[in-house]
Amino acid sequence: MVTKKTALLTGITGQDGSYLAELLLEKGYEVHGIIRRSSSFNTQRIEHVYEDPHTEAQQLFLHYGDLTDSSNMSRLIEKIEPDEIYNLAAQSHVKVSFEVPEYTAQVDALGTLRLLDAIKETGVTTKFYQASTSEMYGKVAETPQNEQTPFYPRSPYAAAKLYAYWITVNYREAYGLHASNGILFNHESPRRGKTFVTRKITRAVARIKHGVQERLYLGNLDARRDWGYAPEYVEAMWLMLQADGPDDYVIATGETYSVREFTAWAFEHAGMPIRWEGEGVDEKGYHAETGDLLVEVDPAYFRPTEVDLLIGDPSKAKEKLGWEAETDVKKLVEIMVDHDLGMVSRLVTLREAGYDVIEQGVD
Ligand code: NDP
Ligand code: GDR
Repeated sequence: MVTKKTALLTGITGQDGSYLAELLLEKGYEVHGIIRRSSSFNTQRIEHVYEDPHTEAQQLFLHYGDLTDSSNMSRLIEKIEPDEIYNLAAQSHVKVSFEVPEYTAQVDALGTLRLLDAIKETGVTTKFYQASTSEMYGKVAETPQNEQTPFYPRSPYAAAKLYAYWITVNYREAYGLHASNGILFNHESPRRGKTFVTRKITRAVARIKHGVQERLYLGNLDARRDWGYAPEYVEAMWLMLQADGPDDYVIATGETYSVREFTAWAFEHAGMPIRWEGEGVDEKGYHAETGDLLVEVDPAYFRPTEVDLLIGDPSKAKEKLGWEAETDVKKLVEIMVDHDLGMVSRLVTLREAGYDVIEQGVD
């Protein structure tokens, strides 16, 4: 008889955690997720897979916890004895990390150490996935970036993630753990947090289209990113833990585009083509036909140090894991804009019918 595998996910309420939970449940795993106590619900992204604890065939279990609490981590690992641990939890916003640098290090850097040390100390045999990031490359040394490209972090977030990357490598080498780093480039979806640039754009496009927002304020339009589709990226995480040995892998599409291009495609897809005028911080985007001002740069969104250009070389993942990105950026824009148009349309309809709804409710 094949015994069911058990996985423990930190960050299960986030974009990636929700897609990974779905994937693992589909594969027949028993899934355990760590959630933070919050004064309001923070489980919207996993509501559709949530199961009542009184259900007999329950496959998804949620536990309160926090990466800043070592004893909590140890207790959960000891109790659950997971076959696989996916460490997705993080203060994941680069700009916010400049405001809360110490907290970001506590969670993203030391949180990873706490988990690895809990594995070592409890002696539980498990495989470990660390959510590493292309932000570690930071200031461009070479393109495209692969597993050998030197790191040069440009934010407290990236510096904290760099520690997490190396402590994962160290515990692998020192204690023989099956611990792998996925160096994931930006990946987006309709579940992306609303303050990350892609979702901020697609949501604003939908709101402008439906007349509930006038203008989209952005920061650096010239930053270039390698944007992929999140559901495909969680598949790569799983594949890394199915490999015979642990290793580090770049996961990316291999293509890069600017924030300006993403913005233009999103407006265009919603039937509001824009033309750009002006230079630098005065840059503005106008509706090509009506002349309405739709996009404006607000320096408040600039970062003290920026990552100008990211483009990944995912050939190792293709060769060793058989993984390849399928959704290109234009398709991604369509998926996200279509989702947000639907979301805002339902919101407007409900509000017009007199319901006092907040956006989350129809997301
Ligand atoms: P999200 O910001 O959507 O989710 C972050 C998750 O971490 C949430 O579940 C959040 O809980 C949880 N969390 C935050 N702080 C703590 C804490 N102190 N203790 C326990 N849980 C905590 O991130 P994504 O899903 O986009 O990303 C997943 C991981 O991958 C992150 O580590 C991120 O840094 C990394 N990454 C992401 C990339 C991307 O493009 N999306 C690219 C490369 C790496 P709550 O819901 O309560 O806030
Ligand atoms: P990033 O994603 O910093 O790459 O980190 P984000 O979408 O926040 O920024 C991408 C680029 O867009 C520029 N930008 C803006 N960004 C935001 N958030 N808001 C704006 O208004 C805006 N205008 C321009 C930024 O300056 C930047 O250059 C994400 C996170 O998911 C990390 O956790 C992850 O590790 C990396 O991706 C890979």
